[in-house]
Amino acid sequence: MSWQEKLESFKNGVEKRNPGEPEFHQAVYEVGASIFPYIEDKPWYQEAQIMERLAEPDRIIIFRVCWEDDQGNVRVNRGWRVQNNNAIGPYKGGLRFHPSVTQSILKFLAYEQTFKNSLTGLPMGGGKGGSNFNPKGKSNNEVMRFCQSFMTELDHYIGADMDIPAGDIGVGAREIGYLFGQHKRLTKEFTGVLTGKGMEFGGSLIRVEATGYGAVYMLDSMIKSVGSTLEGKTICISGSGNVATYATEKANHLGGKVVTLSDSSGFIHDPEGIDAEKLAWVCELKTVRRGRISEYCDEFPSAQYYEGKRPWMVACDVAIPCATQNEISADDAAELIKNGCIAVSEGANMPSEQAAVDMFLEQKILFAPSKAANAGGVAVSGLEMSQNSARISWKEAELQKLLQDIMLQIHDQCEKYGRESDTYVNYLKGANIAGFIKVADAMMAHGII
Ligand code: NDP
Ligand code: 2IT
Repeated sequence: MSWQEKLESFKNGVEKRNPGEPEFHQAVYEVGASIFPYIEDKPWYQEAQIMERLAEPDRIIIFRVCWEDDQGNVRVNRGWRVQNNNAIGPYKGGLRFHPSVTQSILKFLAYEQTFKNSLTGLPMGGGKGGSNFNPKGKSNNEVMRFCQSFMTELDHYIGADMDIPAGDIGVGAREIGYLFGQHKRLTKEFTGVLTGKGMEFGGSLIRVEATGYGAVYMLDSMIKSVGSTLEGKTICISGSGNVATYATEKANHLGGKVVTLSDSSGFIHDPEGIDAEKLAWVCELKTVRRGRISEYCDEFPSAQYYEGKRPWMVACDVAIPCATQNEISADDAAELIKNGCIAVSEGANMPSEQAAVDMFLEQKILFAPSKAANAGGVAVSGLEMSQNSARISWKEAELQKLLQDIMLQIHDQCEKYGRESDTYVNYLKGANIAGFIKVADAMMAHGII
């Protein structure tokens, strides 16, 4: 069988075993398309069924989460933890609280996390979890009661050397605080069982900035590798949460001009640029007042709001999607390419549909896939774990340097395994292969388990 036939048969098997899980199929296929040709002349990986084993999570824990709202009504949600693979370290990955959460989404995220964590060079396996709970419009007390109920069940399956959750969409400092509080209450222990903690109780400096900064460092390295810089580049960013905010800050810092931000209702276009002052306002809007991005236009009249639209219709040199999966369709990709976009750095997880990825690769756009571009967040989570184990706190300058070094190392690994010619690097292929090798070799060493 040719590698194409093997890939097709693998894909069919995954689809058959995981019906109705399109996001999971998409992620597994995207990795498979890089790995099957790579292992063509490496029969030991094929004989050990490494790809098949990686696509079968170690376990999935599903549980009911009951809580009481402020009116005294009983509410029921579903919670999950997907422990994908712990070949190179304890399961590690965020928790997502969003009404759109399904098992398919958490399985794709846990699968991707396995390769991403490997790329960081730190000893972390892959996991992800979350709930279909919608924190929007809930009071702090309701969020607290939900988090306490969620952790009461999740607590059986996590531990500082077993599985270390963190934040993701809808889970930020507030939620991590409540989750940590409940874990501490249940176990009577104070351990680094979650990352993204507050600075008062074991958190790490720059964790909050790390994902957005890292995505821009990756972008900067790619652009420099073709002899250019971010100076003066027009940048479209989606989202207005943690990753989008700090990607905007770093992009401005490196001389770029960010002109869009969005949320699930629409996007704003500010042709004058979203500078530090405007960004501080957005940060307050999203983390304190928990308002909508449309309010930006009331505050800053230079901007226009587009209800129900995505920012990719705005002409830009660079796009940094920082909201959610599949937020760049093939049509969006065509629009970006038509408008002269030269680079895409994926701050969100799998924000480009497969057809959009194919177009970026075909057009030889500088394309940093999420598992490489957004690995800075989990990398600093890994550094938070190290600090917790050693009971020390590193200074900001040290952490900044470590984050930059890790992102550079990821860029270089992508180049090493993804270079296709003197002038072109396929970063997607590079990231998949580099991430795969370490996990696969560890699995081989552990035997058939
Ligand atoms: P936040 O909850 O802080 O922000 C999410 C942003 O994305 C909000 O603006 C939200 O808008 C928007 N959004 C969420 N869902 C949708 C949707 N279905 N359609 C359109 N917009 C949507 O999350 P983060 O910034 O932490 O996460 C953003 C992305 O980055 C996710 O893909 C996440 O997996 C990824 N990521 C996060 C890391 C981290 O360290 N936090 C690390 C690596 C990746 P609204 O408020 O309207 O919902
Ligand atoms: O997708 C991700 O890498 C995250 N949400 C961060 C995970 C973590 O453990 O910090």
